[in-house]
Amino acid sequence: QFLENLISVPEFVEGKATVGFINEHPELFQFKTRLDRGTRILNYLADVSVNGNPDVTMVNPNARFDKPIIPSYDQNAPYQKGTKDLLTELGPEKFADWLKSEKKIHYTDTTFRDGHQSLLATRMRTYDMLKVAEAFAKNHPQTFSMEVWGGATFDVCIRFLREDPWKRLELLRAAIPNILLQMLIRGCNGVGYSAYPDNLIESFVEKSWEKGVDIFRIFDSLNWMENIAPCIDMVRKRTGGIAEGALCYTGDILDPKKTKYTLNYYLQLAKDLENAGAHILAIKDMSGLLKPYAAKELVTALKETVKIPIHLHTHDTSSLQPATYLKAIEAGVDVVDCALGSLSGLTSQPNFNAIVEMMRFHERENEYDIKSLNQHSTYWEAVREYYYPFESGMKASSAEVFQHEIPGGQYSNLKGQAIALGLGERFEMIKERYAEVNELFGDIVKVTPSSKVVGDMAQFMVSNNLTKDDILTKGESISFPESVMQFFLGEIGQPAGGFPAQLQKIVLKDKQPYSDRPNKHLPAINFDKELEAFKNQFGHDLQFTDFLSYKFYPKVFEDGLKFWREYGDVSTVPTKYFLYGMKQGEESTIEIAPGKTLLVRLLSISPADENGMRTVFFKLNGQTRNIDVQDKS
Ligand code: BTN
Ligand code: 3PY
Ligand code: ZN
Repeated sequence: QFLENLISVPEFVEGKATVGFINEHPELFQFKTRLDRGTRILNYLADVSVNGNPDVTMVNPNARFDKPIIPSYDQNAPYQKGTKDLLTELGPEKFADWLKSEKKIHYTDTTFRDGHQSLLATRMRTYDMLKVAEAFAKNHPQTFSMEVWGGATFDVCIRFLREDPWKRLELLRAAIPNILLQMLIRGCNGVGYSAYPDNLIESFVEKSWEKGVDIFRIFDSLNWMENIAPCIDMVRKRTGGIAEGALCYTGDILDPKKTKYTLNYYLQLAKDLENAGAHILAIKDMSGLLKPYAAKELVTALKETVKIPIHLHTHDTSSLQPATYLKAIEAGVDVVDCALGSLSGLTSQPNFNAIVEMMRFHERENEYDIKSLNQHSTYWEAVREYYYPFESGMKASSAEVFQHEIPGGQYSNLKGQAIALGLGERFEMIKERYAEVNELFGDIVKVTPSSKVVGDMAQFMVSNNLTKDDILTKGESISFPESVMQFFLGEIGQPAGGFPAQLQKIVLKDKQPYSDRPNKHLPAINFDKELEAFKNQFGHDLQFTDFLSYKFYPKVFEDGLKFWREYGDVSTVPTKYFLYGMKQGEESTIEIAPGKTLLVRLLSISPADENGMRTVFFKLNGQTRNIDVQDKS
């Protein structure tokens, strides 16, 4: 093993090892017993069968777990040419011109990203996506794009699903070679929640493109151009992809009493995004506040203001948003975001299947194979059962969103957090406080990460029985949540109209805030040096993409790596067993490598011995295997 470790260090192999070599490479002495993949997967199955998945805190007693039916498609047919081919042919500028010249309405399918982020706390596994990715790409090649990456998926992949987000991207790219793949990126905050060195984001953007992202939807949680423009630049310089600059929509442009986020505010922002080099303009209505008649006015005015095509995103929290799409389409919007039927509605996007039906026989119709689209929805309906523990409990749409303005992607998370903090029964009050905090903060744009700041503050007020008045009168003696401090320090950027000065002083006490880009104060990453140190610390089998994951989420990555070392790649374990473990007599096939399949049957689980150990008996490809597990109950 020592020799094996030794030859995994390039310095040694290249004959560059010097006297200090051994001391500089403590990992040479880490003799992990390298278990084969089959054994590691069995270790996982044994553990989850005895102790459960720590991320699953409740099990639906009525779960049916019907086998999801894969939509029919011709496996042998080649992929028809789609937007990806067109981008390759035209390049981003001409591609945008093409889009603008199209008469028919185009669709982005958000099922693989925002759909499940908004309904199922981002827990959808690659396994379930891959089962239908090829079918979708072959049956619906006219789809403008599929949003499959970014936002919260990056973090959740590693933290809870124990998957490598980069591998997800690669696999989806391979399964969907013809349709543009889209990601959501938080400007120079990348897929994280705070500021990072610019050269990290640059490198991240470049790698994302290499691995399969074509469209970068770039936003800032405060609509702060200084955080968006550099990221647009990075996409333009380092990739052949499309920079989609997003304006986040909040408030109501039709309300004459609201004077902060007016039509003119959005028109100016749109011009700024176009001038910064955006190929496409996105209207990102993260909370579903853009009402139909406001959409008509906004889209009409934007069409007269910018030359680039317009892509509309919303959340159907109130159930009003299909009407918004209709008005926007009539006003000339180019693309709308939809999620497949069974993962649509509520805090997710409007229903793809229904919007296609709405547009049937309209002059802007984009014809779809609705039978297949419905089969895809049926597939996801069955899959959704498996993810029941991550449902928000919201049963109907709610017009309350026009008061609290909570983004769709945050709603289910916030509810979960409230329950975890023992505030589940006071969720109504949290929503009220959320609106009050927004006012206190000067009416800010609320979307990750600014929405998290407002959410944290609202929960803080509820758990400490604080009112708005208390904050303003007794704030000096209050120590505020970490994220609220960071917000007022300017670490996530500058809000339109600046910070409310009095509250800023109350929160920061004697700390001095930034007024420029926080990224500017961070030293650039020395990639050669840091990558080397990273590999020395964590293993020379790791990749550059692992390093990037680590830079965004050091602790999450470390925990993930520990898990992977112990259990290997569990992304191919069927979701039912990944989440709930196996019961006696259950059998599963698990593809651990292309063409290499394990047939696993759980025979029995012994009672715990005096040390709390249980033995799980499996049959693995015909051979009996026992795994000892500590029962943690
Ligand atoms: C192992 O010891 O086999 C696991 C190696 C880790 C491989 C890296 S860790 C992050 C990423 N996730 C994967 O599934 N592979 C890489
Ligand atoms: C995210 O940043 O994760 C979002 O979905 C924002 O809407
Ligand atoms: Zn969204």
